[in-house]
Amino acid sequence: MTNPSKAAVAVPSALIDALRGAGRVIVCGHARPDGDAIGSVMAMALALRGLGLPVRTVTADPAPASFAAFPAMETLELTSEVDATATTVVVMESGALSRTGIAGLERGHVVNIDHHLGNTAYGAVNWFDEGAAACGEMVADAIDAIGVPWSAAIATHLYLAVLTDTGGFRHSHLSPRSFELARRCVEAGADPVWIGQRVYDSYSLGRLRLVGALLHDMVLEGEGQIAVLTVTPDVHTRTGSTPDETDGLINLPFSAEAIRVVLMVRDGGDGLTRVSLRSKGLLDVRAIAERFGGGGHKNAAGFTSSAALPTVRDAVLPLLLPLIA
Ligand SMILES: [Mn+2]
Repeated sequence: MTNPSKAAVAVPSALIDALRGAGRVIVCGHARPDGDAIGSVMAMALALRGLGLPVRTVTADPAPASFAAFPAMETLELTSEVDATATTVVVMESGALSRTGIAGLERGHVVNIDHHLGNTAYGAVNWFDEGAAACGEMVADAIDAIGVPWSAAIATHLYLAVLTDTGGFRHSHLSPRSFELARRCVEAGADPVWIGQRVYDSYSLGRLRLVGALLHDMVLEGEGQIAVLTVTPDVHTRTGSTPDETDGLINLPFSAEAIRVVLMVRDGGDGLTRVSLRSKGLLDVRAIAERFGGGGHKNAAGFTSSAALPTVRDAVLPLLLPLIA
């Protein structure tokens, strides 16, 4: 389902002023950054450097290895704490400041940019656009608003953001904006073939084996319309994969037409159970994630629990059954 009539939420003038008038800048995204977080952070940072500003890019966890060859990735710093005093802090798609996994950001002048519902508006400047298919769409508008032309490097990161957050231009929230952005990115020098190969065909053999193991162990519920994927430390050992290589695998069951909801439960081996929910079309999984203190979008949501994996799975499943009734 697309949003053909949903106009972009205009870039707030306070945000333009905050970026143009910035001295030192820190740009960051959420922990365990995905393509949208990395693309948004790096495109914004490159644009602000284009204004001559000193910009640090920081994340609490490394970017996926397949993004290593993207422009300026050597400037991305891994850290759990910063001194943001007298600094403009641009935070991408983090519902709460704690989602960054980085301490000390609150000491800066925080600019909060997000396309998820439920953001806690923790910034001095807050800008939300739930109609944006990716945070990268908002960043593109912000870069235009501060008057920085798109270099090939900026365009490459914006394209990465939109490509990955739309599941390869297939998920809901897509709108003409997404395609207009893609068109401009390619015109500005982004190479969609190179980017597509990095994103989708650069995985390890361990991840390929992980795909096989997860699908082999997949359980179907709700008359075969709900797929349940279970990830334990053991499956990583067996397949020679790493926990971050589960990113994106939740969408695999949707390649079967019958599957309308996917529940992925992960035991991180750290005492926490991470739950991800995906749905097709009008089925709303966000409300279910919220009941457990999480959030997200209608078709993509999640939460973290300190309860054991089987307990969490058994609590969530009965709530999913009415969705497909
Ligand atoms: Mn996003």
